[in-house]
Amino acid sequence: IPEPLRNTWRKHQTSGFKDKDGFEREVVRHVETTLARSLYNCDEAAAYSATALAFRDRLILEWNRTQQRQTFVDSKRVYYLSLEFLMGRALDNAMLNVGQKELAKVGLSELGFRIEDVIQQEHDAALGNGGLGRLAACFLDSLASLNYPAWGYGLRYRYGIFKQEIIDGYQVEVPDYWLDFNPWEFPRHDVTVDIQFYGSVEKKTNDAGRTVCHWEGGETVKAVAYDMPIPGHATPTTNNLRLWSSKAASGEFDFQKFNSGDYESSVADQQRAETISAVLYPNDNLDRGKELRLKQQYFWVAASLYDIVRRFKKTKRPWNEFPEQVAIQLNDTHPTLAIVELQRILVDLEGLEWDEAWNIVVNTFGYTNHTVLPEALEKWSVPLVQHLLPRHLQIIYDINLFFLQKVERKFPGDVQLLRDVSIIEESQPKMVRMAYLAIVGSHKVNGVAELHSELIQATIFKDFVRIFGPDKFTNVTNGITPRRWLHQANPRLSELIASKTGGYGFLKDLTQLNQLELHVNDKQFRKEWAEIKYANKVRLAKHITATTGITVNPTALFDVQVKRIHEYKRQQMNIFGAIHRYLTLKAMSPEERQKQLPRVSIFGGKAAPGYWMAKQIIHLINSVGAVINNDKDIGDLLKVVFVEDYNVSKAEMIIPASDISEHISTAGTEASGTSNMKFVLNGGLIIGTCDGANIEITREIDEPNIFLFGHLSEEVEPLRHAHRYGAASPLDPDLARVFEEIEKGTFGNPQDFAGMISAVRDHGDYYLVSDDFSSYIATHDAVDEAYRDQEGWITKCITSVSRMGFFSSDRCINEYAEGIWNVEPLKVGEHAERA
Ligand code: IMP
Ligand code: B1N
Repeated sequence: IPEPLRNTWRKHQTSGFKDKDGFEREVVRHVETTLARSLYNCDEAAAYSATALAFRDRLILEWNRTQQRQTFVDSKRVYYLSLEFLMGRALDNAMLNVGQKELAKVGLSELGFRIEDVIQQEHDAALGNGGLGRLAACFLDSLASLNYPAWGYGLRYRYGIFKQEIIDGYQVEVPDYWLDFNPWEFPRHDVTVDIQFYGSVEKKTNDAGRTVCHWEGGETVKAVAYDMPIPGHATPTTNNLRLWSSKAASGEFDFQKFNSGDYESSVADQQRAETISAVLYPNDNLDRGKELRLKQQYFWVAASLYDIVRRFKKTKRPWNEFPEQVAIQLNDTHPTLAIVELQRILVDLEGLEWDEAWNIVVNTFGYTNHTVLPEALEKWSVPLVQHLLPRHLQIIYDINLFFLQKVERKFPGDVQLLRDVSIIEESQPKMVRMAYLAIVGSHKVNGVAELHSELIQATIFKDFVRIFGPDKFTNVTNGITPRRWLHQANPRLSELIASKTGGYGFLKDLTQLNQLELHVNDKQFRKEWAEIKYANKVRLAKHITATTGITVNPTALFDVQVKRIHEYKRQQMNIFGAIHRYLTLKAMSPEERQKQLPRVSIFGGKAAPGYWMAKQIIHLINSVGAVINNDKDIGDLLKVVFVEDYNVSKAEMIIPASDISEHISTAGTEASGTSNMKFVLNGGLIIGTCDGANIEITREIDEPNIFLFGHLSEEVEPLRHAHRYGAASPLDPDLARVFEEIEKGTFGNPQDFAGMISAVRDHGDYYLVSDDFSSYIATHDAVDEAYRDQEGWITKCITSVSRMGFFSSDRCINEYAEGIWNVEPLKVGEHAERA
């Protein structure tokens, strides 16, 4: 718009509602116009829609200003590429981050609604499986709250993670269609990218006499951008999450085919294109090597890079400044093709020399590894890559060639080393090792907790540490956003903390929690602390009764394990432990039993639909619950509950209600864990192994405040070796007793659980359930002992919370910004005027 006309624009610029009246007016306007309803048929769902739209309008204005500011200042931007963003609900978060929840609460009540009910109407945005996807969501919150110019890039799945139903004790998967009404997304039908697949590569000579490769033919699919505003907390910065949706490139359908009577095949083309972004793969920590998954990865990566490169080119800077303007972080190996795609763009399309291009690529990318589990390390078969992305395979071979030449120069004659580090695994068929490609194509590689970062450098990536030197490898311990995981999930605790730490400053500087320790002996404070925990437990107890029919006593010790069901996370050990507790109680005299501490064992989590053992674990938990919960001898002393469909919103309710939570993975297998941090931050204690972030939590809060047990990670390999060669200790006798009871049929048909038992007893006990069982049981006894001393327990809880400042994702993002991205926050306000 020419300068003389801009005043008209400025005159009419809006900034959304400012007060309660303005908010109410917006809600009524949306009900009456956008939703075409009225006060006569406005239900809670409509009230939610209108409230969400009112806040969305506000956010999008700030979103626009933020983007203008960031464009004007033209500083370096961060791009976070993740196949998963487990966002959960947006409304509560938006209201709190812009600081207008109170106003909305009063406004809604004047319009006839309770804000809690309105918030509950929202469907979770569940575009992720577990920790990896939720970490990405916490990072977006911190990036915006700290005013970093940053975009997330992902896929707009039509179906997120499935909804879990428990029917007769079994998991049943129901599709999660979440897009019916989604006020938080803005379709950008003008922002599209054509993405190519298949075809072939032609060599041509250009005018300068240089040979260039042309990727030709094949099929084209259109990527359409959908934007979600990401509001920072107590700042106008509103960043963007851009999700790509796939569409047939030719529009609705191919009219040529349609007119020639080939109607079915033109519809099939359209459906094939839309399939790419149709569904999230429901596996956590597992790679299945499916062609459609590779298509998803390339589709998303190519669209994102096109967008990033387009934005850079608008600045008219020379290519060598690309890494000074752009930092791209790879959330695990899922977006590794971005490395190859950027090299292709620079060499094939922009005409740069290989070395110059490669230098730019390496300086642009950082790679985060999230797992050492071999079954989760991505590999793609060479024939598949050749077929789908012929030019990319050539580039991968060239990257590998130059890399291996470098290795050969540094370690002449070490043929075994060349084989070991080659990006191409010489198997049948050959495979592309994506983690190796990610390491070679990035300037920094990080793990997500100290132990994990040490392990990757000592095991799966040790040769690369020798080749590149130790400086390329680093640690950034994960963190969580205290906005969602304390202030939103546990508003009363947040308020109590604010009253003792001089306001809500701790939400942006979590280390301020340390002031709580001064009040640990304050009687009134401790009383309120205990009351809040109790109220949270009552709320969860009500949910349990309403959804399962099981009544639980809120004064009992709530023992919680909620996370994806996986053998390495050892929910099987937890349920075996519950059976052991049951058998112990049964063997007691009634008098003795009366002296025991009541406990509720709460489980929740999804099993990947194809993970047979995980489904067996869910079935056993429910079968054990069905017996114990109805045993008159036991009463309130032990309940076993499985909470259906664990997701972000359920987590927000469950985590604040826990007394003790279980983080009991076999040492060395859980890269970090992040729910462990959430539980402690909400005044719960943890029982855990020396694994992942548990170790750093222990260092921060101190050993007396955590219940650690089990073998250490360095003991795991020798123990597994002993199992393999028949040299292991005999099966733990208490565990043998548990197996006997299952096999007697106490919990239903023993055949249903034979796999779980034989994995431990007959097939090498890979996850060391038997080896850790006695210390697990003994440590649970110590938990009971500690809980009996309520005063001591509360002291532990308050002390722990006060020492959790380190685990904010703000700290984590600042470490990435300084150590990996080399970006600085934008000073908000300073440039706003000029933009
Ligand atoms: P993109 O970087 O082109 O995708 O633009 C993203 C957003 O940044 C736009 O919607 C605008 O809000 C803002 N923007 C883009 N270019 C400019 C500009 O030249 N001046 C100010 N704002 C801009
Ligand atoms: O990433 C989290 C960690 O806190 C957890 O310990 C870790 O298990 C988790 C393939 C994964 N690692 N790998 C995955 C997810 C989906 C998939 O298709 C692998 N998830 C983790 C955050 O660092």
